Amino acid sequence: MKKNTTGKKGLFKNLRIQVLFFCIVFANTLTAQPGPPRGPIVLAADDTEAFPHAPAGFDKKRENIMHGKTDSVQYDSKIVGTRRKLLIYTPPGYSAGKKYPVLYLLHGIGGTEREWYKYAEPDAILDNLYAEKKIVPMIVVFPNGRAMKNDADTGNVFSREKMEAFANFEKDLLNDVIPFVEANYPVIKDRESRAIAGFSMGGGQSLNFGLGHLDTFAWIGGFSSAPNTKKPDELVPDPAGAAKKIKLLYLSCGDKDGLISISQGVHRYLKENKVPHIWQVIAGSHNMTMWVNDLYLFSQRIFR
Ligand code: FER
Repeated sequence: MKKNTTGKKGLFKNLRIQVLFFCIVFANTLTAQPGPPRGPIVLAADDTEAFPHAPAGFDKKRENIMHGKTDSVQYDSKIVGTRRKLLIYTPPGYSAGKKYPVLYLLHGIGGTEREWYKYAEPDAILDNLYAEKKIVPMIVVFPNGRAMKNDADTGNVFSREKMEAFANFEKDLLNDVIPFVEANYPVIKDRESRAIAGFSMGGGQSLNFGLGHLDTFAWIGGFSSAPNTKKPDELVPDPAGAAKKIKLLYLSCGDKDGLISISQGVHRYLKENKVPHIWQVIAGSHNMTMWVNDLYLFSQRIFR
């Protein structure tokens, strides 16, 4: 017999499902922030380019030069309780007999440790700079900044759990990633030999963790930083003390990026409080075209 779905009971059941669905959607709007904040982009007179754009071909593989190598490795994360992945770039001419500084380079909300390589060739940018003697030989570590058991870039990447995992990565980075890198690679273990940078969520992480741990990092870059960025006076509560410790603080954003007010807020606070930094606003929105240029500009200025 055909089940009666239009009867009172069926209708009530449908209503219950609808209410449940509404609650999930509503809870999600409270806990997650889907999409960049809308709000007008208001540019100020000093929201300009600090450096010219990288020359054509800066991010394309060249055949006639030496190349670095990128490996996928795993480390034990005590914080997460799993073995987690990292990509590690070692520079051209890499030798275990030398000692290198390390750049920790972070990804955005929709990616993993592979995101830089998915949309660009960061190794080509670094190899080309190295061939032109414009960069200090360095190891570059690409961690997965979503510190949770399932750290894949699938499902609702804006969920509260995943947002918290991006914040939780602070502990994983300091307690697990850095000690792993320093135990297994020939690296210099001081603050002036550690840099942290990233784009969007990774930009927010770099500012939060870098400025929050100036005894660990001296070179910090936030590219198109996302709303996970702490408020300026929380990021830099002691401007004079921070100014003494920071070797480079690089902030950038596209002039058509809906997230620019976050970076503008940090820049203005730093300017008012006399914390030296680079403020780089370039034509463009929120995408890898911006971040490869940032990597080109930032990597040349660190460890010097
Ligand atoms: C948001 C908009 C964008 C947000 C995060 C992002 C935390 C991150 C974007 C990215 O990493 O590309 O409202 O909230």
